[in-house]
Amino acid sequence: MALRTRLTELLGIQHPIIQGGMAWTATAELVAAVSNAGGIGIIGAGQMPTDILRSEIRKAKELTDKPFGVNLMLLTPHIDEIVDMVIEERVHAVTTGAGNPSKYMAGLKGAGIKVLTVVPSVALAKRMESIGADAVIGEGMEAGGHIGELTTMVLIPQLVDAVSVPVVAAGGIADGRGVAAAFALGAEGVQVGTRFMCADECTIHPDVKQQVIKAKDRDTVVTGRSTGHPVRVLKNRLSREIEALDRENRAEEIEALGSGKLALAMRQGDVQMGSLMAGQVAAMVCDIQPAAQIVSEMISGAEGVMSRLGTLPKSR
Ligand code: TUI
Repeated sequence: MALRTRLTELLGIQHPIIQGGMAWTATAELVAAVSNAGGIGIIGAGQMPTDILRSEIRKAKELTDKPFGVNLMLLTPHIDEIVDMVIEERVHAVTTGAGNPSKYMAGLKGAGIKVLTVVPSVALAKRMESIGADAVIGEGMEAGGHIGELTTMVLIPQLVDAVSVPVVAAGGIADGRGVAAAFALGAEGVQVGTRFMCADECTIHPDVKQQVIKAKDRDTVVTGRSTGHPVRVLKNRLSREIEALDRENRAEEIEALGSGKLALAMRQGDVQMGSLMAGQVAAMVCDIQPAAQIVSEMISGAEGVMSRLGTLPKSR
């Protein structure tokens, strides 16, 4: 079974599932597993040094001969150097996040790299389309990590009406029902982060996977609004300390307190003082499973919903 869309054509993949490029989380093992399963894995560059990211890309090339990509986190200070390296390594696709990638579009496209930009708004989506983005990923505020203000349900149909390139839905999607819902809104693919945190192949600390599995519906919170970079995380001691500073608009202290905390959680397993970035769907993630099983359950679940509703895409 397959759900073919303009996104699967664009990327040369079997299933319209993009694994979110999560910093300190989406390493070569997970990326290759998702790509080998017929979706597309995306390495989370985050604030990684250029040489480490290059070796992660080379490791992924060893582990899969399928298309994979890199997420460019545009707030990272050495982003220019990272973009040059990604162009040299000729990755198949990049996704961009946490900013406006206009400056890099021509260089990436010129190298034949597919560019999919995460957009939190219609205005940015139109701008990205006008400068050559191959697709836009609309990320709702249900997502984990750095988020915009709109929900997926509200953002996606507006993007679909505003641009002609394929729209991918992100934020709040963890199973086949979410995929079918995204398709109902007009999306041609989904990006999934949180569920892949609990893939067997995901190299984050096992204690963080357990926190995701334990999470219930109201266990995430958005912190750091006063800094201008709001971030959704699982509640813990760090999130409570940041919330207290947020209430007093102590943005600089939040930046200082937050520094290095994502790696502290994901790599060292400090679930109290680390930043447990995860989406609201953490409550729907109940098992650790192989990435291939996650992909196949999401696709078969979506097909089940769509065939019951009579909405399977005509192109099948
Ligand atoms: O990028 C993400 N999620 C992330 S990045 C990250 S690392 C980080 N850590 C601490 C603070 C900030 C970042 C953790 N999670 N998702 C994609 C995304 N992009 N969500 C929202 C946006 C976005 C926001 C504004 C994209 C473009 C944008 O444009 C503003 C402009 O300049 O027009």
